[in-house]
Amino acid sequence: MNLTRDELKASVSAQMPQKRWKHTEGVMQSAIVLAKRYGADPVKAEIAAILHDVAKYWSTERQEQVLREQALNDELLLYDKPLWHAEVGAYTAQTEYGVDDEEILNAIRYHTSGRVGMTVLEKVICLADYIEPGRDFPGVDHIRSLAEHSLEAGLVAGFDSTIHLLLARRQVIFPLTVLSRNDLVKQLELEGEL
Ligand code: DGI
Ligand code: FE
Ligand code: FE
Repeated sequence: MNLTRDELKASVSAQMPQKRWKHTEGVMQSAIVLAKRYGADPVKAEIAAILHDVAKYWSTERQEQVLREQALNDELLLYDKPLWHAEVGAYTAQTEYGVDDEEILNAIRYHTSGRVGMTVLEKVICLADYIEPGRDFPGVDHIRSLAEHSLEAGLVAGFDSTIHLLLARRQVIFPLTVLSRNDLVKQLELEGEL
């Protein structure tokens, strides 16, 4: 990474509407708090947060081109487009912004679906994305209160709300979303939190 933090923010914010940049600033804020609370690196959390939605407003064609040309997880092309920006964002963080830290890249890559065996940093970014101060959806305050004492409990509630929404809209559920949710439920059972 050869940009200063301010240069990175300016470059990323230029690629999205102002509202989405506000969301990103909220994710930065929440991610730093969660990182400190749960023992992830707050500097890595901040960088992952800044970049997590970098490709969200790229055209579908541009996102598709990256997924095809780079032979990146092209299984994603079989699933809904709103899932694509996470993988494309990780690729962009690495190639355009010189991020070489796998932990940061995976936090971006898995911020939408999660995955089985999420690292603490991955959990922090995924949960921050649900609870940042600008988020306003039914149940968000419950997820915020769970996030006070358990990353996993907050995330299960977050994934449950996403899955509920997808079911209500009769949309396809990306299998990894379900696998991530189940893995987190198992972690909670092991912790005796259910
Ligand atoms: O990019 P954000 O809006 O900040 O949040 P996100 O990256 O968590 O989610 C982006 C979108 O992806 C959101 O509209 C819900 C959708 N999504 C998440 N998981 C799944 C999904 N869509 C489908 N079809 N299947 C999923 O499993
Ligand atoms: Fe996203
Ligand atoms: Fe986001």
